[in-house]
Amino acid sequence: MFLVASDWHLSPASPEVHARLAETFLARARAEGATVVLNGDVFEELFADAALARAAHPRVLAQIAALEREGRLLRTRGNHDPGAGEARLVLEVDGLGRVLVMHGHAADPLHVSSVGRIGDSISRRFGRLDAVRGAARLADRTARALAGGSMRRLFRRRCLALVEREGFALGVFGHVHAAHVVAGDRYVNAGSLTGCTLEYVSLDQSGARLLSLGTAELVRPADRSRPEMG
Ligand SMILES: [Mn+2]
Repeated sequence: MFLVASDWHLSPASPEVHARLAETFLARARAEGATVVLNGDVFEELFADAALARAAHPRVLAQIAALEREGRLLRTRGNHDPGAGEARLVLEVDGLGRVLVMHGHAADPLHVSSVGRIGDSISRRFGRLDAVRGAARLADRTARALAGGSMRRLFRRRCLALVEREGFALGVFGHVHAAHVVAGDRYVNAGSLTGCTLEYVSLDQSGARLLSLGTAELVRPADRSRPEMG
């Protein structure tokens, strides 16, 4: 079984609950023997310092390292973590077929437009200046809010065209933070980590399923560090 997740955007500014959801998701995947695909924008390296973003989340890093050691971690890169991994992966899923997994920002009509590049280019040039980074973040959010649903529909169409052109059974994408699993639709989106929910997609012989992890399923920090009391 493959579990695909993306768009956690973990940074020093992330709420504590996001780190705990990410850690719990990875620990559970390990316990279940699943292979995890982290499909981009896992750590926020565009609007935050990359090293600091990772250093702020040692428990998440430990789970990622453990999955890597066990040979059950695959990664792609997103537009916010361009060094994270491959541009795209092809999974052979028993009973389902060839599945394309990519973050998808190359298909983003905003990302490739001039308005979408405002945030990226400002941040890349002046990324270490907090004030400019704040402006870049605002530009990014504003562009997305303006585009809204029409941007997501165009993103889906472009991704779907790629999936069909190259003959994949399915394509699993991220980037737009809008989970999408619909029977018969070869475009799948694994959603994001937002609010109190971590969304992800499982892939096995029965197809793609949209799943989520919520705060009710978290192990309390006290339970995690305390030895068994019998
Ligand atoms: Mn993205």
